[in-house]
Amino acid sequence: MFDALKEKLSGIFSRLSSKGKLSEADVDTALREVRRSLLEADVDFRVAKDLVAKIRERAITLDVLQSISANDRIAAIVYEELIFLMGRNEPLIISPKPPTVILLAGLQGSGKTTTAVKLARYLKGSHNPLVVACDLRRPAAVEQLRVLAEGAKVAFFGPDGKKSDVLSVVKGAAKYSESHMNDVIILDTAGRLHIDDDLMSELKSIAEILPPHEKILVVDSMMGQEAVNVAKSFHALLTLTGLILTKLDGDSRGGSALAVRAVTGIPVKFVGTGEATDALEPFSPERIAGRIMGMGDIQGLVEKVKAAGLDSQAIKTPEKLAKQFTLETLLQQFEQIEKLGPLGKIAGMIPGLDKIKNFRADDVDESMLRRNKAIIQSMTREERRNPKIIKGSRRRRIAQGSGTSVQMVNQLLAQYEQMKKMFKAFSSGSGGGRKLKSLLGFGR
Ligand SMILES: Nc1nc2c(ncn2[C@@H]2O[C@H](COP(=O)(O)OP(=O)(O)OP(=O)(O)O)[C@@H](O)[C@H]2O)c(=O)[nH]1
Ligand SMILES: [Mg+2]
Repeated sequence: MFDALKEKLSGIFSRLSSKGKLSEADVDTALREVRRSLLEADVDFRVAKDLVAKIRERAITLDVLQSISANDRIAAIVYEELIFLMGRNEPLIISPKPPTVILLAGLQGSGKTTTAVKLARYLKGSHNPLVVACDLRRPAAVEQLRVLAEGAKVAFFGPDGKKSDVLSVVKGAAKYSESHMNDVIILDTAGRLHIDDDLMSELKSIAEILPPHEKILVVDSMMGQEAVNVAKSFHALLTLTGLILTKLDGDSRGGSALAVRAVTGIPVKFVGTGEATDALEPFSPERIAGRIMGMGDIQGLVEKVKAAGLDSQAIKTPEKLAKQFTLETLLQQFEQIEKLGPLGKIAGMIPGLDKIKNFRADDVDESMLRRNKAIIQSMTREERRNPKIIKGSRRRRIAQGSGTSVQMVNQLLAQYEQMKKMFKAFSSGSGGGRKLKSLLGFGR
């Protein structure tokens, strides 16, 4: 997802020369491109305009870390602003007094029925959810929900006869949930081509019988900019509590995710990433911004580490790394990375690694890792802790000891220096806080 925007932005940043100091003209040239890319990626024009103005202000007034290249600085500002724009991930509202009622509304085909079952499946580990078929307009809708629910092993409630009306279904569901101990009720409602009075009064009367704790608009992200208008209209009539953006798997124009939250103020709670009922992910602004920018999927890495059953502390954050980054640390990192499996993939997730000259994810292979490990292992403890002392004769000895060449030793040492510099840049001047704040030397 978001490939188009990512491609454009990285194109812009690579065109910007890496001169230390930015002129206003540089910034403006870059920002014109950023603005155009955002618009092409379907970001609402007002949002794009505000975003660009903010970036400009920060990029020209603050020129702190001269050692960081201009494009890195602008990239980091854009990253921060994208995250800010998308807001924090907000969890589902779960009522302290069960049952929690979740109403799903949205235009025709936006993904309500699928999402109802996805949500139930998502909650199944911690709750006993019930999905309720409230769409009696489309003949096959009830059956669709029933079949999906059955496939996902989720409790289902629907009309018992052909003549049922929506309100009696909702009343029936309330009773059913009591006797079956369902603590979450998810209501799948009918869709329309356009927002109309009929739809709204139906939603309102459902809400009177089972007052929803969550009123979630299910939005098809392929709608592009129109998503903002749809969200605004539903919000005006229903006072929404959240959004779920669907079909992000098939969408390269991902700007709707950036824009809806910014314009409406309603948090995006989940994103749908496929047709299967397990293709639902909590919305993560960092992850999406990181992917847009190609700046390393930090969270993805942490998850991968957890899944591999390793200590998440073992993979250090840039801040931790900067404090004491020696060749010993590097060796430990290599060892941890080795345990994680397919290297090219992992390397792409390590923050900043792709920014290092001559360090392309594709080049990371097991043999290089083994070679670098052997080089560090052939050093004395003192050398590992204080690589500055590794001069000509030591380099020859290490090359011999590790069965490599002086050139390879040089290469590793140069890489180490580059990483060290980068981690320093990542962390200087901040004691925690936002990950990239320090790359800029300032932040929110
Ligand atoms: N690729 C992809 N397809 C999705 C996603 N969510 C839903 N779909 C598909 O979109 C189509 C419409 O989904 P439904 O769940 O029936 O949408 P709906 O809003 O209930 O539609 P109506 O009841 O007709 O208003 C189906 O073919 C789904 O499989 C998603 O996240 N990714
Ligand atoms: Mg439906």
